[in-house]
Amino acid sequence: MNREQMIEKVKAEMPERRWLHTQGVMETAVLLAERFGEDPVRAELAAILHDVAKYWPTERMQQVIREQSLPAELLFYDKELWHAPVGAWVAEHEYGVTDAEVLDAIRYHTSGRRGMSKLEKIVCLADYMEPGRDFPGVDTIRDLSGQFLDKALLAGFNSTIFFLLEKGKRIFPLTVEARNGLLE
Ligand code: DGI
Ligand code: FE
Ligand code: FE
Repeated sequence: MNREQMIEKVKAEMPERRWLHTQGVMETAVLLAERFGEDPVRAELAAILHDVAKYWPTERMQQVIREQSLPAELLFYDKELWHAPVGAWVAEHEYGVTDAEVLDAIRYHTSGRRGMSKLEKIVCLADYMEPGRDFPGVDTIRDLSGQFLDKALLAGFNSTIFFLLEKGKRIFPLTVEARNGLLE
């Protein structure tokens, strides 16, 4: 599947506003890749597909998690986390993506994890700071991203963890590990 075909198929999976967000992540991921010495083509590919499963019904995501042996632990945490590993599965099996690092960038774009690759960090950070994002602290993340990939991403995880604490929600262990890893 070429880039244009992929874009058409992804657009059909989501409402207009999510496609606008995806375009913001694509542009931002390309900029960050150029800034921090990563391949912009792979960064854009991961960005195109990162939220491909975002609008799947809960049951369909659960089914893929169970049947494809994705980490069952996910099912005990917020279902907002599920579209990332499910999206990586979709990217591989419905879009023919074979680049394992691109698939990991999709898989870990929500939770993060310890020892993220540069590509994973870029996609995760682009998702936090694309131009359409507006949450407390996003400007600090954008400022830091001018020079510091890890510091900007750390600020992103901090904001998510604050948000989850305020809502009284569980925190997925990979997010805690991702944050600890960035502090080491
Ligand atoms: O898919 P997007 O909305 O573009 O952004 P995302 O993939 O980063 O999803 C963020 C949502 O996931 C946000 O509402 C917080 C929620 N979430 C729930 N539990 C966790 C979590 N995010 C992280 N990083 N860790 C969690 O444990
Ligand atoms: Fe997402
Ligand atoms: Fe996103």
